[in-house]
Amino acid sequence: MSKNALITGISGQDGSYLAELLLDKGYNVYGILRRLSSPNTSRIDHIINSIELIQGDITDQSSLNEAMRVSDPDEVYNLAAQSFVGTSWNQPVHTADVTGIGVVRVLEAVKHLAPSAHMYQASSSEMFGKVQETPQTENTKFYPRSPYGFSKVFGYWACVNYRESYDMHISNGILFNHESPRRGIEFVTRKITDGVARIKYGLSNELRLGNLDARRDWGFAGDYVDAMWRMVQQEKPDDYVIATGETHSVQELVEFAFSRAGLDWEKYVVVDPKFVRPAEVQLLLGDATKAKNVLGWEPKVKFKELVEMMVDADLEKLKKSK
Ligand code: NDP
Ligand code: GDR
Repeated sequence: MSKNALITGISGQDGSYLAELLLDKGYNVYGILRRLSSPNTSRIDHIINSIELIQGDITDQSSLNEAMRVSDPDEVYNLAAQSFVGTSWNQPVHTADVTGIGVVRVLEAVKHLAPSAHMYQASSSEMFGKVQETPQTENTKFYPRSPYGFSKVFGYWACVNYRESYDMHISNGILFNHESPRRGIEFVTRKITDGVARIKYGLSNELRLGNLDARRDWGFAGDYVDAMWRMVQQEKPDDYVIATGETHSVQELVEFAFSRAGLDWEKYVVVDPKFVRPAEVQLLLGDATKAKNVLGWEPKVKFKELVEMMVDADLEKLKKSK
């Protein structure tokens, strides 16, 4: 018999890739979609007839409870979040409510209405924040540097606590940055690849960025949703770092993306203090050895291939729209 999976955040980057993966595996896929004044289904329009969308919001307990009743899930993937670190300083209370307390609301709904379901929590390398050690592992101390980061730490510990208090099957994936052509436009990778395409087609003549020295461990979202699924299939719940084990600076990303389109980045990139954050996470580099050994997971797409994929997709998109 097919399993039922419920995804919060199904309209986001990861939600869309995860829904595709679960459909391929024969799951009945349910997703929680919030009401907005403009359509927010562009990433899932191509599979919309194969999934069941339930209107709800992670700040609304009754809608989460109803989603559990309707979907009767074997697996719950909690991906919903205010996920943009920059915005978390402008909307700290909202971020804490959605990204932090939202996790507790999902845990409560699972505990009461789907207690035997296996649950995945989208935890983040932003929890490591200020560098304590590199590479970062499951045992590295957290030191969050933003309202987003401290909200994710809260969510992480809420999951550990419910796992230990109620013997629930809950796993935290501590995922490092992962990107794709479906990445939101404000995140630095997509901002750069979209900017490159605009400059290439004469729609823009500059790209304004913040800290070019920050370093990240960037992987491909399609690979990372497979790791989520693998965690949920384990006999025992646990927490895993998911990363490529490579780190690159924003500047390296800029250089590589511009050169992919045959452009000289120095003619176009302007550093704008507006995009520099009040507190920065300067260096992220993950060690996913545990995921490799226990889950049999390894990233397939590495940095250069990822940037090429994203630049090419943005060039193609603009070419079509022209
Ligand atoms: P996105 O920002 O692309 O997607 C976030 C999703 O959450 C969207 O579907 C959004 O809906 C939904 N959402 C936001 N607020 C609410 C709300 N109040 N109620 C219900 N749904 C809501 O993020 P990603 O797909 O990149 O990330 C998925 C998860 O993984 C997030 O929790 C993120 O914090 C975490 N994460 C991401 C990493 C990455 O590098 N991508 C790394 C580590 C963790 P809408 O479309 O309506 O806005
Ligand atoms: P991050 O991703 O904060 O790591 O969070 P983002 O792409 O926003 O920033 C990465 C780094 O680039 C620097 N940077 C800029 N960032 C943006 N957005 N815009 C700019 O103009 C710019 N210039 C330099 C940033 O300062 C930062 O150091 C992402 C999100 O997906 C989180 O939800 C997730 O948990 C973490 O990755 C892991």
